[in-house]
Amino acid sequence: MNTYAYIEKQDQEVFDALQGEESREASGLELIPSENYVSKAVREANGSVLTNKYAEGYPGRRYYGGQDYTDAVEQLAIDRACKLFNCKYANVQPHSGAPANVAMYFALMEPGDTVLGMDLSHGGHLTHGHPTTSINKVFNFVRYKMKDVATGEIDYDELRQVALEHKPKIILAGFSAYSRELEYQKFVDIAREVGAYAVADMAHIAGLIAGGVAKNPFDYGFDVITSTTHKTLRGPRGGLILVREDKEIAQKINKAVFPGLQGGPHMNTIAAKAVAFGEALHPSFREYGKQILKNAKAMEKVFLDANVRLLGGGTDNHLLLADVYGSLGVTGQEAEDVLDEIGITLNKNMIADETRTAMDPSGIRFGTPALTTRGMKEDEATRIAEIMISVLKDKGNQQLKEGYKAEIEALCAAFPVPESFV
Ligand code: DSN
Repeated sequence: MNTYAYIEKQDQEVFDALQGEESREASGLELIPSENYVSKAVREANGSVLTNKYAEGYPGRRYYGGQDYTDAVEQLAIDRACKLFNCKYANVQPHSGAPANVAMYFALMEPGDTVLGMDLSHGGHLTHGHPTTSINKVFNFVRYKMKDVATGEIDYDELRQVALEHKPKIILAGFSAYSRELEYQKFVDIAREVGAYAVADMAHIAGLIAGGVAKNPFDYGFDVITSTTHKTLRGPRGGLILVREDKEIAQKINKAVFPGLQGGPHMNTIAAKAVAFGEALHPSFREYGKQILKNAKAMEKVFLDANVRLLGGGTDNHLLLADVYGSLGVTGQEAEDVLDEIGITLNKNMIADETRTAMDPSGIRFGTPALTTRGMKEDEATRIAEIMISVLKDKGNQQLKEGYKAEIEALCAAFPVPESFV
């Protein structure tokens, strides 16, 4: 628990909000698959004096003086990122995943060029060219989908046909609501055939790749990987762009991030990234990755045993997407609300071929990174999934919900959010 002594003295309103969030995170169960708990060391770096410093440029080539320590932390973050993901170049300055993707697009394309990415409704991400985004006005986005929603298999024939027809400059592999491994070799083969860059957005699974429990797109010849650092990777809220080996691409990426898109890098966050990458290089992180998957499999079993349809038929990673409306007659919004009542936080989510709306879709998305950080294992994951199903089947039963709320609170008390992982 943080004390926030200075905030308490000078700003009661912010103090109250911080205390409230501390207690929410401690006493509730976080199942949003893109969220996690960082170590105290990461938070110390994030809250450090480096927030005071302007450092436009890159280590050894800055526009302002006084860069001895900013250079040191940024170089540490770069070196550790390259070691973690087995590549030659890293840009650790993107403020988050969306700017990382925007910078990557501008580095590798000219306005009007085409990107081939996964359809949002089949698991892709807003920044992969959703019509509501600004980049959609600059670049042309075409899409691929799953061939079979029951297995999650991507339609690689369609992907190749669309690539041959539209000649994209970038073929993008990556997702924010998809639970299966991608066949990276097929992406690379098609990219080479049409002369496109193969780019992966590994934001969701970065920690699984770092932990050696998911495939690394670079092992298949991907040119560039973008990511966030705060999901399974368990670092501060931030972005990352990696380049496998091409120096010219790395130079273009650096220029596109600064001065192309951003000004002064957030050096406090970069220091926190360096700390988090150091933690991910520790052998314990591999155990963490393995347990995330085991816990997700445990939850998968409960949902499948209860005949709840899982998109993709199940999971190979940290997340599950359940069609609660089709299977239990409960909408995604209702499910989110009723689970929130008992202390379980997750998010409503559209499912492939959605018939409802984005604000009240058919699905829920949930995952195991945060509960695994708390030290929970298969027994706890199984019990949580059982509670979820039971509440969703009987959502008006107040007494049942009160009992489960107490059980979730007791579970969280038994597995406090850890302060350190190494
Ligand atoms: N909002 C993130 C997620 O939850 O997947 C992606 O940007």
